[in-house]
Amino acid sequence: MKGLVIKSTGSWYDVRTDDGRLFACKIKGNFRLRGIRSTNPVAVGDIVEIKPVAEMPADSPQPEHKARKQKKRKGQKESPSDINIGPICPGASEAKAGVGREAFITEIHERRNYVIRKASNLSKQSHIIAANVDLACLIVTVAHPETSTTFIDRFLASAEAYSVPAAIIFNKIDIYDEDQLRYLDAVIDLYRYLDYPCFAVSAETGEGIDFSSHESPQSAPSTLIEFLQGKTTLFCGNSGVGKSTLLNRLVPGACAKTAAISEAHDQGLHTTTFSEMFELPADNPHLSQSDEAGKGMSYIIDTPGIRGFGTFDFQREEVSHYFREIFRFGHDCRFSNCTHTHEPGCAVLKALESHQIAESRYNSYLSILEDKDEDRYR
Ligand SMILES: Nc1nc2c(ncn2[C@@H]2O[C@H](COP(=O)(O)OP(=O)(O)OP(=O)(O)O)[C@@H](O)[C@H]2O)c(=O)[nH]1
Ligand SMILES: [Mg+2]
Ligand SMILES: [Zn+2]
Repeated sequence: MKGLVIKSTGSWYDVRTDDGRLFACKIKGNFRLRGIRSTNPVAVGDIVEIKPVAEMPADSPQPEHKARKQKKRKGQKESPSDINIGPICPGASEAKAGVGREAFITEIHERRNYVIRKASNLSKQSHIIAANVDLACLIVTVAHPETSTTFIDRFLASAEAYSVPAAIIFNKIDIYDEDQLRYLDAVIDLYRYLDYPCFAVSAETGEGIDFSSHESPQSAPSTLIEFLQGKTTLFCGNSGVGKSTLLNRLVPGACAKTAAISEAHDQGLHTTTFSEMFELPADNPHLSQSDEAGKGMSYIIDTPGIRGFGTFDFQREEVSHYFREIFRFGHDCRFSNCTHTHEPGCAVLKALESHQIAESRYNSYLSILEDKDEDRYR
């Protein structure tokens, strides 16, 4: 039976089948050994084949939920809610309340694409953040907490490398002071110049999400909600930037947990611990008929906040291909294998000097090239 992975805890997966049923799934033992160099062989967004437990041969091990096992050991009686994987909040989608059937994942269908990064501590391993997405959105805050430009550029370079369209959502515009707003404008100008769609929003007030007080450039959508129509969008970013708050604004009833950032460290507290996909309501009052029509379903994948973004499997000579402007200027370098670091006749260095390439972008390029310790580039 075919299904879509809508939630991953790392060991358990919620899979929704085409007929709308929800299964709590485990990976079938030997399936893990297929040479996947990833800490998570299955990710949210994956299309998988599942075999409900009842259909498995009698001698195969049953996937038992941890809480269920513990309760059994203690000799307590199980209640149906024990076999639910995640918290079910009042008002959450009905489908969610249906988890209770168990199954094994037996196969992953070929992925259209995926977003991947280096697993934080295991440098040889990767972590697939999500699969089969139309858009990888980085949620950024210029303060409280501050997202570094290196983090932004590493994320964008990864999206380029794996051919996933990317966009940036600058959140918390309601709390910035004048200097921070000026800086925000400059950063947005930089990334718009590089052709990355940018949105300045407040998940708190809804500005930029369901209403806009600014004219948008050209014919681009003026609000985030319009932009996300018909797409499966991944939300990624540092902890505390407001990914889950934004999700809750877009999907009323998602009930994603949020928490204030630490005042002492000006950083998030890693509130979201599992990746999960949510459906955007089709009948949003902020959308005109034409926005909704013909675009299909829209989904958001909320993910746990990450500290740094370690790029995965980049060849040194390819890094410049993933920085749009460096790639463009690089065509005019004297040597075709120019690393744009010291070579005579380097068009990239010349463009850097004349401020046609932003210093922050060039530094991010260097940071990947030198493959420095990712933890230093938060
Ligand atoms: N003022 C203001 N606060 C916001 C906004 N968006 C989020 N917050 C606050 O920022 C804090 C962190 O928000 P979360 O949604 O939990 O952040 P997150 O990115 O999901 O964090 P992790 O799950 O830890 O990765 C909460 O206190 C939110 O209320 C915003 O637009 N404006
Ligand atoms: Mg969160
Ligand atoms: Zn060069």
